[in-house]
Amino acid sequence: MILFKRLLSVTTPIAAMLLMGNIDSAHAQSNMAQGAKADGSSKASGSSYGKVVDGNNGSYWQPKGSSGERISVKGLSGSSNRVVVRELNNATNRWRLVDHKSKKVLASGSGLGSSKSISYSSVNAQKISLYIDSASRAPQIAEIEVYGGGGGGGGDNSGSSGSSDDDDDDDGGNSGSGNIPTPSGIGSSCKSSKGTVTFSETKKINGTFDGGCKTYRISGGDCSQKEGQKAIFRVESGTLKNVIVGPTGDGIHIWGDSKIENVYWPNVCEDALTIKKPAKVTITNITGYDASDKFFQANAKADVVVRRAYISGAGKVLRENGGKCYPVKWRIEDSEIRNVKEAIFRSDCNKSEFSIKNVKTSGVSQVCYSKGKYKSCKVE
Ligand code: ADA
Ligand code: CA
Ligand code: CA
Repeated sequence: MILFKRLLSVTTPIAAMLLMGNIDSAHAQSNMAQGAKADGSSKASGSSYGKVVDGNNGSYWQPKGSSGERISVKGLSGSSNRVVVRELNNATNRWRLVDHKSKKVLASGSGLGSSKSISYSSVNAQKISLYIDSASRAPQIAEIEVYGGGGGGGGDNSGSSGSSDDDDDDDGGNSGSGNIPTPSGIGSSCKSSKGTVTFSETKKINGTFDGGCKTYRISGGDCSQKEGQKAIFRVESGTLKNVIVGPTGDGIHIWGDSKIENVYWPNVCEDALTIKKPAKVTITNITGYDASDKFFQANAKADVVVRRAYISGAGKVLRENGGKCYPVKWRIEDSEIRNVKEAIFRSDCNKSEFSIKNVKTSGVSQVCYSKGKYKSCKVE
């Protein structure tokens, strides 16, 4: 039995009130984030998401890690064109500001610091996300203020010094995927998109489909948790490779024995990949971020090996459909998994087998969900 380790505590941080003098006073505009809500990818012990919208420049959110992290302000109403981020420890290097729903990158850059004013073209976004793509250590973000309308207002640019952990990714400039560092040797190499293709119907694959590192989307699908959305790809047999899964619909569906290679999900929507019919599948070199609930979903008997994956942010990495017993056999090797709220594997089937081998984890609650069922759950 694997012990459930509660990762989030609720103690108050002993936050030094170092930067209290840094409040914008001139040209007061109203901060749309006051009274808004917040969520994010992970919380270090003692911090909480809401600290970025509490109007207190001494209280902060801090994630568990220093890359692949996110903090979002949500419940905003009206359009905005500027954000002020107040960071206490000058840790952030690469960041992106994203309209969460459309996934549009509003701005990106290097360095935050005590008062970073970030302007962008006016957008009617209800949820705005700050992605920390790299930092010298876990950043402490005290406030995210959101302003709309006529421009002007406070928030000095603090410059971009302070980080010693500079990576040499370039700016890209392409909207959509940004620069996402993945540890070498694992993950997908399709990091910047070579173009966008939107299908009106699910693309069925038999044989080999080489996507050339373009972004593939499905029209009609949004990025909600609504069940029954169309998949972008249905792999019936063969190989799907070199694809960026655009934030629409229900990702990839598997209908038979197949291989999935070098695939990147910048932001998982309903689920990243679902087994719909019995299949033997090999999945190699994938990168995926921010699955709200499940990353992989098994709705049929499956024998799956995942190798060299980088997955950051999920409720569960794999869920065998609730109450079902197909069974499934699922193995993850030579990978990195971060920020998993519930468990890597969750199943209600005492015939299903799970294993991980050489998988680096951080911010992962449990390997197999302790209240579920399984035949075996091995960490090798
Ligand atoms: C949920 C839902 C299932 C199925 C699944 C999926 O678990 O309860 O009925 O739709 O998601 O395939 O995404
Ligand atoms: Ca605060
Ligand atoms: Ca689902």
